Amino acid sequence: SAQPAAPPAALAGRSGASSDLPALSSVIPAPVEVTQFAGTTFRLGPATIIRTQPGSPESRAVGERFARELRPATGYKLPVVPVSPRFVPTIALLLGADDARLGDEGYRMSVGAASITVRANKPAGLYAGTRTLLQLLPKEIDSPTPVRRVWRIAGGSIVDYPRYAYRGAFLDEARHFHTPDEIKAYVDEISRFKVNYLHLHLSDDQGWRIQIDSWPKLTTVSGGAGTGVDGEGPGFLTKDQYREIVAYAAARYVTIVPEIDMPGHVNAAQVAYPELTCDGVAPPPRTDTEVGYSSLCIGSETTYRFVEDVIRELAAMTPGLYLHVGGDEAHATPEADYIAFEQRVLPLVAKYGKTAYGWNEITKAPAASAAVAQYWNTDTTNPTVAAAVTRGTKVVMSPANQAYLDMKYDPSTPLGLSWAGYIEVRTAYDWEPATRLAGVGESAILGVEAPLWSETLRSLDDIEFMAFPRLAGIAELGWSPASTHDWASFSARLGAYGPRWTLRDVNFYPSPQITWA
Ligand code: TNX
Repeated sequence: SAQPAAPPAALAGRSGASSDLPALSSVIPAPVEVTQFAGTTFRLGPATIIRTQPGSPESRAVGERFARELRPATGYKLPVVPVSPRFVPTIALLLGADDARLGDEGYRMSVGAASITVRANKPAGLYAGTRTLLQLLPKEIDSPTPVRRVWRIAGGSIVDYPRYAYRGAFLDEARHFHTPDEIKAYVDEISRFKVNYLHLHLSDDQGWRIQIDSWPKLTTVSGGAGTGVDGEGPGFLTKDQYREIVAYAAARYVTIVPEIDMPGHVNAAQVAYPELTCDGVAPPPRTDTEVGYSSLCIGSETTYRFVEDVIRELAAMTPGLYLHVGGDEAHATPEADYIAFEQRVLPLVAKYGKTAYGWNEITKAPAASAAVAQYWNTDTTNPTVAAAVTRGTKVVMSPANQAYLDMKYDPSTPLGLSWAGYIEVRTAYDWEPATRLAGVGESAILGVEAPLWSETLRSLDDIEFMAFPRLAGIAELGWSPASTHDWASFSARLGAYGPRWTLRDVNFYPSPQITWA
């Protein structure tokens, strides 16, 4: 009998699952339906094989990746095969779930004594199922070196699919550049929580971080030495590096969303190309953290030639549907100019086959009805956004006082900002996307995203310290049904998860709100 995920304590009592053998309901984000079979376990052993859908290279790739993740700790061979002999313990990853509820990303799974079967409509669902299985194995599965122990998974079944299509993470590459390897490491970690979009903020006042062939000085001048906050965040992605990140993320069912911020946040572009200012004079490079002082020249055709070139080149190297054109904090752009600019630029994104995406200020422009708006303010009302929703705008919820991973946890946090308040783990988790903003209900919401601005963040350790554990909370808001939302359950599951980050050498913040295992 299927039932909603219960808090782990309740299930542990019913099934006898110990902390060594994670309960099926201990997964983050909480699955839709969990049924645990008392007394049944699957044992992953040296003879176990992974079977994938015949004729589906994507399924095979999911199986190969999963096997590569299981081999270091177990030391087992775990061959990936299209059919399996009988009587061999098998983890089967198969298409043809024949269940519309699962959509493109859902899966159902049954764990029996002899085999585990994961079924999905699409390979993305199989990948999601393997993320769940990783959490159902004992935590030592995340050890990079062999651990001698018995590897069991609790018996039972799961039906699981996302609440929202868009579950996003975000990295600011402009204030401090983060290398391709750092971005890839972040992709690995976010995808464990079934986050399926990574938004990269590729330009701002302090630097320009993506190669654009038709405007080469953007990176030769504004991507190099001395750029970034305090002049200490230099670097940029070549097109090849960007494409490699896109492919790496795609293999983990994460879609890259590139952002070029405009018409504000453009000082670095204007340093490289003074013709992007109204007076034609290059401004000085800026390495401070002020916002709202720069603007493209709205009445100049050079501006639109620049914008179209950038959008065209970015769209050509981006397979994902969304292209983010910023639009925030354009305090140096008069309102009428701002609207005129967005009326031209939002349709340009569509001209190159992408859906325009921007910060919530874009809803001032009628053309935003065909776009996605990212709500980043802290208020519970925003009549402009609410009106846009009645005209068709979809919204990604990133309220800064709950979803911003660059806010300090408390006054003692050594990194981060505090303009939107302090955000402890419970604050990041305990909100409801569909009632957070007046007039923006469930049907208007595409999903949630957790921005991580990098004014104060340099290393991967810094990124991890601010993102984890809070990102796990935002990921659960995006994936799990509202009916499973429960702080006691989430905090218990998070506490049990901590050692996995430790084993993977992820520098998470050991929040005092959580009882860590
Ligand atoms: C506001 S949020 C900004 C960014 C800053 C961030 C710092 C938003 C759309 N704009 O320029 O980096 O605050 O938290």
